Amino acid sequence: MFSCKICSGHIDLIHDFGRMPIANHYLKTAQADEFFYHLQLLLCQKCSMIQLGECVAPSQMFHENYHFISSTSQNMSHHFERTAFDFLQLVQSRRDPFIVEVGCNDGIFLKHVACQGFRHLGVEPSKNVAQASRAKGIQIIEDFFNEKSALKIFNDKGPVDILYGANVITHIEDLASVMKGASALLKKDGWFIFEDPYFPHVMEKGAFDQIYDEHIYYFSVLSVDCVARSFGFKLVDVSPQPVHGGSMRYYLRSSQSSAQPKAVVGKYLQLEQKMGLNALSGYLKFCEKINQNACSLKNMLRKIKEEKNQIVGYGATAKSSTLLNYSKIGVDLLDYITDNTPPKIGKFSPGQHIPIVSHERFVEDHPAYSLLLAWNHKEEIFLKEASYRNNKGKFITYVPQLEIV
Ligand code: DWN
Ligand code: SAH
Ligand code: ZN
Repeated sequence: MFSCKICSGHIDLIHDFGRMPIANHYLKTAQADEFFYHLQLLLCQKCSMIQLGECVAPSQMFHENYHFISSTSQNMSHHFERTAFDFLQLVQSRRDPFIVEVGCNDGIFLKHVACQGFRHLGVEPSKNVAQASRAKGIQIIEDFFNEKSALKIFNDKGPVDILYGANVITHIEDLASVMKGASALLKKDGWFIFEDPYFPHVMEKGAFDQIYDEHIYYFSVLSVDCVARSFGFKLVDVSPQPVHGGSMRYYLRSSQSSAQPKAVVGKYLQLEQKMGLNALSGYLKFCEKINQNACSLKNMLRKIKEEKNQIVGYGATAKSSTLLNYSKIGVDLLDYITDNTPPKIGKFSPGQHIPIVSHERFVEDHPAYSLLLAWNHKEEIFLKEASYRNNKGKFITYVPQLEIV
């Protein structure tokens, strides 16, 4: 039995996905053994935090061979360039501001801070991507962000103006330690800013593939507001971001700061309360969608295959691990998955062991159908694949709805 990881409150099951492999664990051979855990999505009705039950140890997910590399998307590179510009404006009038990023990966954001000579630090436990950041002239500590590493940064380098984390705060089970670390590290008038997929959007889109081992928490404004209050912060602003299918950026400041929450925070809190996100009944529709979406996609793939068409996957995403393993879509339906990440190529997908191949192979093959597993990068991929689509190549998308385009 689990209790809430944040407030120890009673917890209810939203959906059980069964046994799952580690989403970013690509195998060297199709026969290799792998680790499975039990993927269950739970809700705490007391603090509204949606969370996983069993969690994989961080060292099994984030290590010297982490397979997700941020700069594989040009759209995301632009997103983080704009973000750096906005954050530097927030602190430009301060004397020698210091910006720390949690989970900086290959430096997709921090390179824009470093190249302008600002004091900065990336905290990144996965050695391969930490190394890629260093190669771009970024200051890095190879460590997990928590209260202990935050205190060390504070003692070695002093207080921080902006602490930022994109697609990482949801990845850290010990959120209390993150909040205490942030509190110890930040200046009194500092900012703790983070962004993650916004769970109400995940539900709206029926994007259940966003649920996997790395995503331990599924934030809403309600749940982040509650966490902020519990750890001496206040949520003063929120800003929707058009990435990863709909993210939310949260701006936290010390509860002692004079900053007042913007009206938009109250607007979202009201909206989410109306949606019933603090009660299990608010999730029933989403649960129905999970099985409907999984079934209708599999039926469509079966039909296309029965008509003797080749189907491949496009984008070996972490998300696709949940989709393919939950729906049991394997090599009988997808010949391979094409991806532009060098370390993924030549390996096999977790659980279903589908081969991962290069983009060159995809271009050579010109398969009749491609299942868009990287649906969050649809615009970028459709631009890149204009010639494939103009030459009878078809994409199957399943989020936000199932269609052939
Ligand atoms: O939160 C997380 C996000 C930021 O990244 C992590 N937990 C893990 C990871 O999740 P993901 O793998 O679902 O992220 P993406 O950004 O949807 O992955 C896209 C994949 O598609 C990458 O492997 C790169 C690949 N890709 C491609 O082959 N051609 C992407 C683009 C844009 C392309 O043109
Ligand atoms: N911020 C990037 C990367 C997101 S993937 C982007 O948005 O594209 C998550 C990253 O966080 C990985 O690089 C992983 O190694 C790192 N990470 C995981 N747990 C962490 C922790 N406790 N502290 C710091 N980084 C962490
Ligand atoms: Zn709780």
